[in-house]
Amino acid sequence: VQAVFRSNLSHLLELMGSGKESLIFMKKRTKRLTAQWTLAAQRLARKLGSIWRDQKQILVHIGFLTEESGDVFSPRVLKGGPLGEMVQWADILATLYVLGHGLRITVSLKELQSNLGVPPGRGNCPLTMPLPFDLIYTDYHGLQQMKQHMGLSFKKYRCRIRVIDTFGTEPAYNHEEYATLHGYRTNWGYWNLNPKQFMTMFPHTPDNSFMGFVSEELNETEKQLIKGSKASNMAVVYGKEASIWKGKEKFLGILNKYMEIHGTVYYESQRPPEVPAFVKNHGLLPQPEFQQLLRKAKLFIGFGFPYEGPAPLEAIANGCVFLQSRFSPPHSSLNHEFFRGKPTSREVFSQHPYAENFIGKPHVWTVDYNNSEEFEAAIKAIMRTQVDPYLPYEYTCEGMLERIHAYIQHQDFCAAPGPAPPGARAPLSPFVLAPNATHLEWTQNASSAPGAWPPAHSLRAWLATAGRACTDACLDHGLVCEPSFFPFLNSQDAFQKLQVPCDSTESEMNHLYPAFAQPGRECFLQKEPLLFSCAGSSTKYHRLCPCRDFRKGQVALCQDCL
Ligand code: U2F
Repeated sequence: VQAVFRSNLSHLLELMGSGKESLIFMKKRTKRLTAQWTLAAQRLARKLGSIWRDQKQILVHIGFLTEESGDVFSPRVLKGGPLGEMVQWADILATLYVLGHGLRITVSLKELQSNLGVPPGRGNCPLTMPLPFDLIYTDYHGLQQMKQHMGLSFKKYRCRIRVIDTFGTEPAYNHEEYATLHGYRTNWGYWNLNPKQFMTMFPHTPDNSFMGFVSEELNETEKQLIKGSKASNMAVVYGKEASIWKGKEKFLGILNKYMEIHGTVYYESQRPPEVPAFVKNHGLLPQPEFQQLLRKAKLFIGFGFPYEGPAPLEAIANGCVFLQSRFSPPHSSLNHEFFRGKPTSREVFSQHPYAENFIGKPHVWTVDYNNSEEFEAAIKAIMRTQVDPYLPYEYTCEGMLERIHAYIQHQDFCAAPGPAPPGARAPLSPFVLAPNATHLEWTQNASSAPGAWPPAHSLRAWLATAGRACTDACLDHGLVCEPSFFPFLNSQDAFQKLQVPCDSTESEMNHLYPAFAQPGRECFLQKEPLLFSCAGSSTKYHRLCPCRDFRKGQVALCQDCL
């Protein structure tokens, strides 16, 4: 069946159910954004033309909202607790619905079981029933629940699952045996899924799929209006929980010399002691009123927490400059409580690395807060700069619809790599050598599987310098790492074409392979496809990196990916 774009979201609002504060927040958001979603759907429909889109049957099981997993978020919705996850789930539901797919939503174990067709009380029996869904979107909590209650069919159908995973899961943590042997075992990882089945809130590592969320978009008239009515001396502090303000008196004092400081900190009856008297605290605001506040403000200022949330994008979209602290040394699961136990070793160099690296100046200033002069100079400079409201395409409704459309139509983790037909010979080398000896390109006429996605001709292979991760090595060349291309590079042939002088070649399980070790001139191939990883580096190795191009403002998609 062909999927048809939907513009009326009232049925979605019904599907979302009611009761919990978190669902109420999500529904309000969806309702408010309806016009934006509708407009975006029209634009994307025009862009895609008459292309065929399969309608999928989709189950969305939001595990963290189930009582069975404790549902710690819902009671905190009105008290300054995290809202980022709810923003994202609301937008995922809207995206799937607007794209025209069949949708079921569950937020309890009971509903999950009834949708999966598991008879009550038969949770653990080795039952393999046909699954009425082509795709299941869930989170780590939901994954655990499905494993417990689907019996054998979990194994059979896990390739249909997509895991919404805010901070990402790197391949080394995902592979159970490897993680256990090499100290990458955490509370969350070890599911042996295809790493692309994990979908993140920001494009952290191309090993995972970038899901994202949306921010409200302004039209030209609104942009001009906002620019004209900005108060150049008005700052809003990022942080709705009082604890975030603790110990920040020094910065607040400096900022107070130049600007009127506003906060949206939740409080019960009195001003929280962490928030100085000179701050105008509005209390936690409903989302639309928070947006209004941002429209008037010149500066949105972060004090280091929360990490990687939606608010800075909203601030920048509403014409604010975002000022944030650089982390030196970077925070990671190795040195910071918040990231401890998360299945990633990603190093976070500032409060909001996406804002720093994908947006940057003049919208984003990342400074060393330990240096008061640098901090003060930044505030003064920001007050003098003019900025336009800015929202990267990938965070617009159209951008999110486009990206998820592409995933749904092209990502298939159930198709087993079929065995080579009998008598088949090794395919001809797919490479040509570029003038630069460390760079390979895939030739257009090379034999590549038809329908492969991303298409193989977008491959650009590079031998990274020692100690460089493929994520960074590709970025160095204005490209992005594409893990699905690793198989093309995992051969002696590829090393040869790159003129890597291998004295010996071995095949082992190591998330840094394929790679070359200079001393001893050893070449290493990857033995376990699940361990192909863009993330990860060691000064011992030059990694062999599969890179590809990407669309401007849509890093998840290559030029020919639509
Ligand atoms: C992030 O979660 P947070 O909820 O702390 O992220 P924020 O960036 O603060 O923003 C979430 C939303 O809160 C809204 C605002 C944002 O969309 O419009 N809001 C509001 O409604 N009223 C207000 O007064 C102020 C803001 C991140 F998203 C999570 O994934 C992480 O778990 C968490 C911890 O790092 O940080």
